[in-house]
Amino acid sequence: SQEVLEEGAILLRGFARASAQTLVAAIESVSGQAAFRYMETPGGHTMSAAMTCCGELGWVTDRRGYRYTQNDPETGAPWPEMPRVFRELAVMAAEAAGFPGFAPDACLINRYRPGAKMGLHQDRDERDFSQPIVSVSLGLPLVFQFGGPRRSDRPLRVPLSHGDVIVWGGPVRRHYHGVLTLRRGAHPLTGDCRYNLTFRKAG
Ligand code: MD3
Ligand code: FE
Repeated sequence: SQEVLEEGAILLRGFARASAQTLVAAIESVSGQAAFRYMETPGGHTMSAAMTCCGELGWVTDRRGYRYTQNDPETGAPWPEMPRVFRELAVMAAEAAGFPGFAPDACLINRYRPGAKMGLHQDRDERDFSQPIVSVSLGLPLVFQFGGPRRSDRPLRVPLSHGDVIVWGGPVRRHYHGVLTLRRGAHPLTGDCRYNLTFRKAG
């Protein structure tokens, strides 16, 4: 099913369900090469979601700031290749939402355990804002907050569950967003966690 949250924000409920098992196996393969880690923000806070990346570029944060890198700063090695099942899913979702020809070069993998959250923020470290972002939720459900162009805009609360995909394109690409604290639970595929895959054209 396809639900428009706002012009340019298209929720594809369950779009990733059929490939979820393969996606989780691919997450395990990526994190075997580039381990999940808790990154530090420029302000000195530690993020409560663990992260890793795959693709040509990976998003990192440390005391020096937010940026994209070609190499994993923990190992110095290039980020793992983007698994084919990742890329195919992201391209199909973008196309289904009206963005043909999506060419992601970066995938950030967020792992939330109970208690983890992500405060309202904008994604603005990418070069090309004409390309959409595709986000994929796997495992435990949580509540996503979809705000407006200003931090003070009251966010819409959208429950996201296993297999849900959202495509963000056009002006909403710059909107504030975040997720509320993950509640404890047990998912047959992911156990006590939620994964979020975020596909971007960063370079
Ligand atoms: C709306 N991740 O990694 S994905 C992030 O669930 C991030 O892990 C959240 O925000 C998560 O930056 C939310 C949904 C998402 C991603 C990018 C967006 C929503 C967005 C960019 C613009 C507007
Ligand atoms: Fe974000």
